[in-house]
Amino acid sequence: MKLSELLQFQEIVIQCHDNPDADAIGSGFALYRYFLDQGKQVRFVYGGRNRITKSNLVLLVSELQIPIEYVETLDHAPELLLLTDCQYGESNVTKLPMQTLAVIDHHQVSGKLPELSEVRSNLGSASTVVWSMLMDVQYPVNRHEDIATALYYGLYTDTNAFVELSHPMDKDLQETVYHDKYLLTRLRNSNLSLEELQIAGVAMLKYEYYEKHRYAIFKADPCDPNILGLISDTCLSVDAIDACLVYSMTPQGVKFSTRSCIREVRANELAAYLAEDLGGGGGHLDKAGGFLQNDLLKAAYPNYAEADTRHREYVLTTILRDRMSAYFESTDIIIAEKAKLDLNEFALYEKQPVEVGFVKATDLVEAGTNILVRTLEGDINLVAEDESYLMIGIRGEVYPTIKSAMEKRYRKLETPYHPTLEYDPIVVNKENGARISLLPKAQGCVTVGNVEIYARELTRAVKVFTRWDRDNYMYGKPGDYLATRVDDLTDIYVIEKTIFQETYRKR
Ligand SMILES: [Mn+2]
Repeated sequence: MKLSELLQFQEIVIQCHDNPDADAIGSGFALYRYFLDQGKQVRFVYGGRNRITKSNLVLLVSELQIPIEYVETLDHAPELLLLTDCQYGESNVTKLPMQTLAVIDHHQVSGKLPELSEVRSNLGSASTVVWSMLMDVQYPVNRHEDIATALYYGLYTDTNAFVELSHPMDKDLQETVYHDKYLLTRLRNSNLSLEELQIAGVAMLKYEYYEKHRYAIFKADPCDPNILGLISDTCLSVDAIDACLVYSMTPQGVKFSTRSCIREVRANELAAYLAEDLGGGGGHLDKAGGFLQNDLLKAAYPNYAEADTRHREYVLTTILRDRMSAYFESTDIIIAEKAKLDLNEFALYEKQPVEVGFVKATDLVEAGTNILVRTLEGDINLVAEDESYLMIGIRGEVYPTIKSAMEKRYRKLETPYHPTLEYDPIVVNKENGARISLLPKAQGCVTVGNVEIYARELTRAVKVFTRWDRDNYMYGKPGDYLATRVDDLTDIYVIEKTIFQETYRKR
């Protein structure tokens, strides 16, 4: 959905979830101002039992003069009701009358979405969704410091101070939005109440510790999600704890943080594992977090749905305990140099010719420039040399190579290369900050020669430490493929399921 599609409506009510947080307020405020600038009649409202009282939110609303109103209902159905940071029918969204409904959100889809909707579940905040939609309609966010600050703070609070953020678009917002630094400092320093400090203390008094895998689980009473980060950072510094999970229940679901300080466990992967089918999780290798949605928990675990509020906490503890133990117990670790594969379990496959794209680095920046390449998979830092080429794969992944290697393995096509991607990779010139999109300059090429591999479908998760990188592993889920080259059996790696199915054929 494009924001311009909503300009057909004259009367627009923007609504965020009950008990609004900074992300709900920030994303709603930016939408409010956009529609106001387009000459619409706009209101920004929230409902529920409680009014905004948290000190940082009160400060945010008063300093940026955010016209958010508390309502019990509306006296008539507006032409458009636009929800942000939530979806219609959720338990924390007061039902308001409307003629047409639209939804903007970053949570997992929890019910049927209206035709007018933009839900990007991989993004760290609704503020990021709104920001990217404003960019799409060329709205000059950076000319309005109040809007920019509100969006920046929305992402900041929803990703535990940017620590639990992973999507490239979130990083783009973080780096490019001009925000009020002084206000940010004040907001940061009025975030926690004395009660919440106490919650952190109480949470640390009790823990579940698993000696075999050296991880611990802590539960905190309902509190600001930032408290979870504080608890988990502190607990990870304990000598006997290599990884930890800290969680707390909120009216909407369960917020959690994960931490790890060992190479065998990635905090972001653990977070994604815990949240699979229940919400979302991600972040960095060492620090990450996530959210489990009540509606999805109830759908997946009938005993959770049936339990009363007190018992529900107990059921939740069991669910998380089981998922943690499954993560640690059900994964095989393969160290490529030492592994002895039983080739009877493998079949022979041949790589199909695939079209990928390439860009000559010096078509983007001058030779010798330090650049950062941003893709959905992460950032890569490199120097653009005369002979450097950037290859762009079918998922938008970018890998650097040099001219001679490129020409040996690929045949250039005369066509441009422009796949539809969730995130279009960019190059940031680190010397002047310029951000350059790769795809407009990309040309297609196709692989030549045949590559043969042995591969087998995984029935258990694996972590493969390849010969090329001793510190980082490749993670394979059941359904993905474990592969090794026919001409080099120590070159063991993982190929993601859909990529495998698209690029390999059985011999
Ligand atoms: Mn949010």
